[in-house]
Amino acid sequence: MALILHVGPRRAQWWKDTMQSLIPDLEVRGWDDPGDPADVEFAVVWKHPAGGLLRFPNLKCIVSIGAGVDHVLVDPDLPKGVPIIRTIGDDLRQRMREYVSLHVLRLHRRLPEIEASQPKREWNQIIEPPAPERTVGIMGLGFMGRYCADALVALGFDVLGWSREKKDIAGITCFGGAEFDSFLARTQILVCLLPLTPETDSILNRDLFAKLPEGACIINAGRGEHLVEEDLMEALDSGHIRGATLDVFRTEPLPNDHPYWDHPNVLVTPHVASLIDPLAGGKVIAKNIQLFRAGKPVPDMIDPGKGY
Ligand code: NDP
Ligand code: OXD
Repeated sequence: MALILHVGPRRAQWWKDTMQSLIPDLEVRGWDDPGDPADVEFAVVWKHPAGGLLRFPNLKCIVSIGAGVDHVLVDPDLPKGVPIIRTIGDDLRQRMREYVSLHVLRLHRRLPEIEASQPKREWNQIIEPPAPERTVGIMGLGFMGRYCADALVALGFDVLGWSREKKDIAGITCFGGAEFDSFLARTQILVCLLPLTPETDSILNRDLFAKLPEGACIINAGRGEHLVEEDLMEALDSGHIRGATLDVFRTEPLPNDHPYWDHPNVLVTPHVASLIDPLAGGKVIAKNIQLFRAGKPVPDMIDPGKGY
């Protein structure tokens, strides 16, 4: 029995060795060296080539190396009926909580302007309202969003959350799918932690920006496809959007000539908000595969109908 692995070249060997040590009774094989395809029962993948999983006639389960499964579902030639498990865990949500807290605070306390003043030796004292007078709106109150929302509440922010099904969470003002406009109207710092689905594709667009208060900021740690890039540039250049922190992009790595790199009000981070660590992530994957093989319920299995 074998497990096929598709992961970017930089950490492929690390992943292979780690997975092999965590699941010694499955042979872990690299994507380009699959051996007899009939042996392969598990595929552990990040952005695999479309149609590539059809090579394995006995595939029992696909595991996404990551919380998002859009990179799996985008394949029009996925083997039919094979369940998909995502990878989440304490390590991943802790990293996301650090990232979101850091960048909300950075924008809240106007650190970009203070940093820009330093080379000019300007004593730029900016008085901002304290966190309880700043609203942070989180799009997506799932595994990541909920944890980040709680951290922002603990920092004192006035936290709002929007999800498909309206939630009831102490300390957070929650909005359901149809209440999107009311959520946006009150949000000064918007954090996108949505999954990418047909409903959320290009959701961060001109119409949405116009519904935010003047001077609002955007943090996108969901997916690059959530954001309409030209619309953000327009909203930044008009000043309606004060700043943007972007971790995910339509093309990754972000092309060298992309205008974001030089934009004074954009911070580019290289998809590191919650970068999966092969050891911590591998342990979660191994545990899920173990549950699956034992015929037990796997809580991290996704609902293909919902797409997340
Ligand atoms: P979950 O599946 O746990 O949660 C998704 C949330 O989004 C849910 O609250 C869901 O609502 C809400 N949602 C989905 N569709 C809609 C919609 N159409 N309208 C309103 N709300 C919607 O996902 P996670 O929290 O684990 O992860 C979210 C995303 O974060 C991932 O899919 C991935 O794209 C991104 N991510 C990015 C990382 C990075 O390093 N940049 C790392 C990890 C994840 P409901 O609760 O009602 O179902
Ligand atoms: C994920 C990611 O989905 O890293 O986990 O983007």
